[in-house]
Amino acid sequence: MSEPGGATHLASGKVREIYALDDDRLLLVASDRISTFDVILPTPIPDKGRVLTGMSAFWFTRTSAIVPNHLLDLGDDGRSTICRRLEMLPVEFVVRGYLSGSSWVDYQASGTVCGHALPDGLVESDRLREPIVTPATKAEEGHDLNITEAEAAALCGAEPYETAREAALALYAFASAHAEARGIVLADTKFEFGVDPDGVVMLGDEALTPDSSRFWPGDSYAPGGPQPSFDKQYVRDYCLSTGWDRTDPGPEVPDDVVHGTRGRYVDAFERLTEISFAAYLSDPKVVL
Ligand code: PZK
Repeated sequence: MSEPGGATHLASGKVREIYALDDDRLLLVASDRISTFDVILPTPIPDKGRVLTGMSAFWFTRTSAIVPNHLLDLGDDGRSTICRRLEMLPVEFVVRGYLSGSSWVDYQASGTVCGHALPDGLVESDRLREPIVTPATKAEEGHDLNITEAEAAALCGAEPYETAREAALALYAFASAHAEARGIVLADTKFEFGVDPDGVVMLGDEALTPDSSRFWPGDSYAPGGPQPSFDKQYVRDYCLSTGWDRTDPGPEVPDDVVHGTRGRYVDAFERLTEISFAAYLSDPKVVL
């Protein structure tokens, strides 16, 4: 991989790269790679990185009065974000408005999720009466480890933790209402926060994208079982139809599934932003 503009490569995520531009600024570059069942597939989804970059920038711009964020600018390629370098808090802030994934597993076992006692009789994918914050520690490999809010506060410091958790709940309330009005259920989402040199808690990473959230189609929402993924359901169904055992490497994905999946990402972008994806490709700054 080339180093964009001579920037120093800092780290690789599963589908993104991070570079240092100078002491104060980073470049985040989103690839078109897609993961399913925690495996990166060999076939990219064209423009996926641009969809996620544009969506994240859309949300950063519209939520900066809720909490300031690291976004400084977007690259002309549509897949890179120039951002403030922060001291990241060592905890992921997961906000859940619906009972799914690990929270459904934990609820079935104990009636609780990360220390939150929930009412009896809930079914999979039920909407919670109030969204909850379920913090997790960032694992280098494998799965993130759910922790209690008390443990998270001890890791972050009580004051930054409380600021970030209140911001996370307010961000979820804003974005889930916006999405639901446009036919997308934002079941849950993960935020990462950092602290700037003045001690100000800021939202970092990507925010409110399909890679950091569960997006469900609103028109088919039906509690009592798992919901289809708005973006990845075609890819998941295809991969399982091949008899794949969910271990690396995943199967190559045929063109029709690639193009159908690209269409779902573009559809999510256009529904949520009310901006045409073609306009974003012409000038990514349209989302700002
Ligand atoms: C930062 N990551 C996660 C890993 C990625 C992203 N604004 C920031 N300041 C300092 N550090 C980070 C950020 C942000 N965002 C984020 N690691 C460090 C990560 C690999 C690839 F794109």
